[in-house]
Amino acid sequence: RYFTAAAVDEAITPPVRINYTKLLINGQFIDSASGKTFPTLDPRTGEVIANVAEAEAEDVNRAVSAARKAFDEGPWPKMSAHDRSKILLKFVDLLEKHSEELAALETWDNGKPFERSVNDDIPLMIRCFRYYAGWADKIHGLTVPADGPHQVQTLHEPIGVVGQIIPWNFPLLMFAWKVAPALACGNTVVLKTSEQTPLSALLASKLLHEAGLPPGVLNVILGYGPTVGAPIASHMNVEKLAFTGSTDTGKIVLELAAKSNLKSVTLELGGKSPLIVCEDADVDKAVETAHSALFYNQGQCCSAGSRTFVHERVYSEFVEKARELALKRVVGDPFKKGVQQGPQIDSEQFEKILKYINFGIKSGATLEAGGERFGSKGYYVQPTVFSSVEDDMPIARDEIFGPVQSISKFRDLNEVIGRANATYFGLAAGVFTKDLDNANMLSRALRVGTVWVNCYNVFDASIPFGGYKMSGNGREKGIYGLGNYLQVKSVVTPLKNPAW
Ligand code: TXE
Repeated sequence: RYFTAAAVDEAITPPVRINYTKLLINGQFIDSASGKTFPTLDPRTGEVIANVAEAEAEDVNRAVSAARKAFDEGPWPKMSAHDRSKILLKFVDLLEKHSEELAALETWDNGKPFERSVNDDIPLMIRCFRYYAGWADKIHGLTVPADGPHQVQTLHEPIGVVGQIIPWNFPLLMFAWKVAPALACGNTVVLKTSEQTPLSALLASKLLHEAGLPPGVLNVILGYGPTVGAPIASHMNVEKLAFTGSTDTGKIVLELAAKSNLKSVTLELGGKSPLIVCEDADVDKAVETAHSALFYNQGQCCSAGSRTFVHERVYSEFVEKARELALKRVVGDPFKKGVQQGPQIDSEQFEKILKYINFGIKSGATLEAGGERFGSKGYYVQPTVFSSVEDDMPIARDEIFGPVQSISKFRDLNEVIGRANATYFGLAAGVFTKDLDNANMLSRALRVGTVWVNCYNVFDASIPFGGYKMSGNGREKGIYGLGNYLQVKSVVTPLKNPAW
């Protein structure tokens, strides 16, 4: 049913070399002030891939100073927007040239199938940079018809030094969602990668400098949350913070921002997204989409469709087909062709998922497939499906962030709307129906930032993304994503001759 466990016990040697392991500050790769390093691990085996420079508060200060200087003195914010755009577009060309190398690093450090890195993560990253490169010279203010003899205009200006903290589930794509709009708007950046996945952002940043980015405009620092992320969030010279990660850490950084200089904060946090399959849905399509909505990226998506609600009339058919799909899912070494599911990111996430599977079994949900680790090495988990899931079970309430699908039954739409909204999260939802009125009604009733109708996880750079409730605040991507990185200045000038 699965690839044999032996298939994961002998990890393939990744087809890529690691050339960058240091902090990138002011255009130079340098050691941390303390000289400390920390290991980044291969999730296929738990073995060390590389030791990378470990930053601390002093390195954050160095990076912020470089970004401050590049903003205050450097050409970047004052450069013509067209020239900024050209550098970003040149970077896009380099990303295309190096896409396999980037994808291999991503897979090695993160564990996601190479076929997905090369066909999803890198093209989406490229699309994001190209999209915002296109915006750079189209950002402008308004002329305002104010009452009185004044000419009034608004200037849209970069904010200044921006701090960005990203997670490990989509290291390069999160780099793109954060860095592309910030740079297009003329800001300078201090970015902290996740301690689990520091490698690919370093190569991408090297290419960005090769494309002509001036030193100090993008600084990349590596290290742990409390020792690097917290000093960024509380830095008096960082004027904006963008964070993606857990809801608990989101609360911490928001508090640090408030207690320091009230920097504005955008947060993209966890989710427990409902996926609703109505009685008139195309069941085969719904089963397949619900499967990928949950299992994509080893279940490590903030938007994962992790509460599948199925109408009672199609419930049994749906459960049987969902079970079959999970049993057919190909788990194995992510560098192998045809593999759909690699290992989870690390032992902590792996243990968390197994704990929740155990909760599911203990609380009386029906285990339809999976339920255990896969193989004996690394952090692989069997694709797992539970049916008869009740709303108050831990597997229906908490973000598991792993390959565990929970299926529940519903009877009518009002009931399912109430149940779908009965959560502190509000990131995304899926709706499967052929009835346009029901699709429209559900889209409006669900309190989430994205509703996918008869599809799921569509992530173009032009589509805004973000959460209601405790899934975060603000929107990234699209035209809305620009607002996170701009100040609006009103300029008022008296008119000598108002008649004209
Ligand atoms: O997240 P953290 P973790 C969820 C998912 C997962 C859980 C824990 O449920 O199981 O979070 O994952 C930095 N000050 N998501 O522990 O800690 C950290 O170094 C400043 C959903 O990996 O939030 C990393 O760079 N920064 C999510 C980033 O925060 C701190 C993606 C995210 O790590 C910090 C990842 C601190 N005190 C996990 N502590 C999504 N929304 O997609 C940590 N960090």
